[in-house]
Amino acid sequence: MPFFSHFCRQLQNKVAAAPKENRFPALDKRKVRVIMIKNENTAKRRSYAAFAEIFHFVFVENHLFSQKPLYFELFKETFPMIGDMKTVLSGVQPSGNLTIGNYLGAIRNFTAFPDEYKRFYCVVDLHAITVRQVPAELRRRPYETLALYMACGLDETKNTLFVQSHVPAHAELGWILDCYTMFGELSRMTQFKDKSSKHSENVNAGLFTYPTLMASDILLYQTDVVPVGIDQKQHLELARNIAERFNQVYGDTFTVPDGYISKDTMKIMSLAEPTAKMSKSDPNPNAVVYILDSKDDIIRKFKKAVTDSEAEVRFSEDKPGVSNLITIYRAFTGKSVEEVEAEFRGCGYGDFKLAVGEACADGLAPVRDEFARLMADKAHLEAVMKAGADEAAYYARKTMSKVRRKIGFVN
Ligand code: ATP
Ligand code: LTN
Repeated sequence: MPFFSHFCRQLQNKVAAAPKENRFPALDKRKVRVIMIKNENTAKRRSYAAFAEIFHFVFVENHLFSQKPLYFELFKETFPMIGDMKTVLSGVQPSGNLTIGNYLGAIRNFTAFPDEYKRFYCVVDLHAITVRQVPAELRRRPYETLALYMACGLDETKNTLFVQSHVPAHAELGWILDCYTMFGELSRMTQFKDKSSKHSENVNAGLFTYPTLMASDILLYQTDVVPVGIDQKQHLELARNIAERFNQVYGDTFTVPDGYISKDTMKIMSLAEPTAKMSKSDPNPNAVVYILDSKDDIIRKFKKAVTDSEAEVRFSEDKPGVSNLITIYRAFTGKSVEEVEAEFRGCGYGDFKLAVGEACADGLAPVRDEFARLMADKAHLEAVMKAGADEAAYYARKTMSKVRRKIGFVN
């Protein structure tokens, strides 16, 4: 079988040449990678099967499963026509308790990507310190955020879940990208303008270069798709521009990422001020529904939500409070705007608000229960963090060595 033995030799050489720490990355035993093999002829399929046996892959129907990322990577390099798995990455700051805006605009969408995607979800603690944080809280929140990711349905054996500061390459690439980003570009970022007016006592350089660190998170993993809320669109466009600029100077280095923004829930509004985004760092707790709020609190907050004086449940730009409640109700019930309007025709806002509160509380109840279960096992969360960071670091190293070589750093 010359086709196979040729690849086999190539692979064995690569395994032998790989740095020792890459050979057997510390991985959760249950962690399994999948490669899908489509429409291949019988000879090639036989080769893959033989390959699978030697390299401890499991070959079932159209799929190759491996527990060793290195072998998985080698396979993709050796059979490039197969290794076209797309990569997804996103992150949430551990800057407060997570809100239904974070849930509906971002985290729930993270779970929408099937196994054919390579998925990285990080807790971006380096970003969080652009605003002053209390150390004890910053120490606790990554566990909570990770547990929430898992409670919302991200299976740690299929997604790479990690903490940004555990992979130093984020900061390293962040610095490099700073040198390929213009002062004028960063000055135009609306989040910078917003946050510097909210924290006028602490307009630090990190707040200004926040978007290049975010570009680094994304580009480090050669990300194809970034699920985020609409407020991150401008940052994402900047990441694309930085990638394109770098690629133009040095040749193809970074994948240029696309956003994934769900139309209906891209911007959940504050309950107190429905023309402003619901934000976890909002000091008014009645403006924000947290994922972990109790049912009573959720219902109470929706009862107090600002609406208008019309008493008509109708989705319209000039009714931001009611429209926001319709959006939230739809997100938890799966109903269309027309269905919601019909359901509450002739009702007062009181009934409507109660129904929204109940739908939201009931929708979040399983997440709350699962969160409590996960938080009770801190050792498991630590193991997930560690395995996630090891795996992320493996991919980050690959991009970093490419970047360093292209720029001309001495290795
Ligand atoms: P902060 O208040 O600390 O700035 P935040 O609540 O805006 O935080 P981030 O950690 O910055 O949350 O955002 C995490 C993800 O959640 C991002 O993808 C962001 O677009 C999304 N997101 C945040 N708030 C909302 C919202 N109100 N509606 C939809 N998506 C949101
Ligand atoms: N800036 C984002 C959080 C974030 C992020 C990322 C999102 C940091 N790095 C990479 C997607 C991809 C925010 O929501 N404020």
